[in-house]
Amino acid sequence: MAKSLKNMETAVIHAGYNAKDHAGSLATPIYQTSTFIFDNAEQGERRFAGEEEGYIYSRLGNPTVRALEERMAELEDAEAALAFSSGMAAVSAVLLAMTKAEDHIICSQGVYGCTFSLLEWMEANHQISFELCAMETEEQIQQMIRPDTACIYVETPINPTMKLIDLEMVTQAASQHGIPVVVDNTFSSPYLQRPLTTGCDVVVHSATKYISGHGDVVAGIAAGSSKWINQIAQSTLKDIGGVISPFDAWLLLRGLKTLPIRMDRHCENAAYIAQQLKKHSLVQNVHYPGDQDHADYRIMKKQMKKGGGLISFELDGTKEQVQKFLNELSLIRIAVSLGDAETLIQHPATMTHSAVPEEMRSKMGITDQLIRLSVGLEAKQDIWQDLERALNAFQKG
Ligand code: LCS
Repeated sequence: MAKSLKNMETAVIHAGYNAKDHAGSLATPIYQTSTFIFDNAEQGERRFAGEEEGYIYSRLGNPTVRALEERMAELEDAEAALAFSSGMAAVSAVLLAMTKAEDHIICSQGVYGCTFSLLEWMEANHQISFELCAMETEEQIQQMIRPDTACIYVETPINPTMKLIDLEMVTQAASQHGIPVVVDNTFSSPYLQRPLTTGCDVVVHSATKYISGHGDVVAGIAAGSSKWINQIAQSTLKDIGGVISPFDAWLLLRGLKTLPIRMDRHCENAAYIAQQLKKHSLVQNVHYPGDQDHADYRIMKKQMKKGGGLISFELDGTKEQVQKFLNELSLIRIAVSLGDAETLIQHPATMTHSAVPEEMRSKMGITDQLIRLSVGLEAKQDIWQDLERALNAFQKG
C-alpha cells in the first residue's frame, strides 16, 4: 500500500496502488481471473494455512479488488476495508458478522428500505431483534441499551428524510458499554464525512452511489478496524460470498479519482436548488442539511464538510398529483439510486421505501407527498428550469 496520503484529493488518485508492482501500468490492471496458480503443493498449503502472503482464489482476494479496498481504507481513515457486490451485501455481511441469535440491534429511526427489510428478516428468521431510536439525545440511546445489544446502526443523513444524527453523541453512549457503532456513510462519501474519526467502529457504503458516481456499477464497501474487518472477511464475506468483480472494482477506482471534484459540484448545485425550491410557493418542507434553516444544521457543521447532493421536499397534493409532477420532468430522470452525474428524482413512499410498512413510514417522516432529488452535475440553471416548469404544470393540473 502506498504510504499514508493526507490530502484526500491526492489519496483518491494514488492510495493503495503502486505502478511499480504492476509493470508500470498507470491505470490499475484488471486481474480478471478466478484463481491464482501456486508454485507447488507446499506453497498452496502455506497460503491456506495463512503462513505465506499471496493470492489463492478471487473470492478470498484479488489484486484489483485489494487496490480498491486499500484506497477506501485510506479515505475512511480505517485500518482495513472490504469490497462487496452491492451495498446490501456489505450491510448484511457486517450485521450478520456482528450478531448472533438472541442479540439486539439499535437502529436509527430511518434507514434505506432494504436495510429495514433486512432487519425485519433477521428478527423473523434468526431471532436477532431490533429497535428504532430517534437518537436525538444520548439518553434516548442509553435507555434502549440492553446487555444483549450487539451493535448500534446509524444512517446519517437518513435516506430520504435528510435528518442527521450526531455521531459523536452516539459513540459516547455506545463506548460506555463497549458496543460497536456501524455508520452507513453512503449519502456523504468520505469526502464529506468520516465517521471513524468520531469514534465509530465500522463504515458501510452503497458504493453504487457517490463512490462510483457514474451510475454504471452496483457495489458496496465496509471499512473499520482490522479486528472487525478481519472478522467479516473470514466469515460473512468469505462464506456467504458477496464479493465484487475485478471489473467493478476497477470502475470504482476510476470513479473515485474525481470524487472531491464531483462532490463539490453536487453540493454547490444542491445548495442552489434547495434555495430555489424554498422560494417556490408550491413547495413545502425542503430538507437540505446545508441549509441554515435545516433542523440539524448544527450537526451538519459539526460532522460534515458540506451539505451533500441530496434534497427532499414535499408538494401539497395527492400521491397522483405528485406522480404527475414527476412525469412532467424531462431533463431530470425518474429513477432510484443517487450520486450520479445525472439528476435523479424518485418517490420514496412508492419506490425505495415501499417495503417499509405504512405506519413505520409515517413514523420515519416518509409521506406520500415526499419527493427525493439527487442533484447531478448538470448546469444548476438547467436543473432548476426543469423543476420550475414541472411545478408550474403541477399548479395548473
Ligand atoms: N445504504 C443506503 C443509504 C442506500 O441508499 C442504499 C441503496 C443501500 C445502502 C444499498 O445499496 P445497494 O445494494 O443498492 O448498492 N439506496 C438506493 C436508493 O436510495 N435508491 O436506489 C437504491
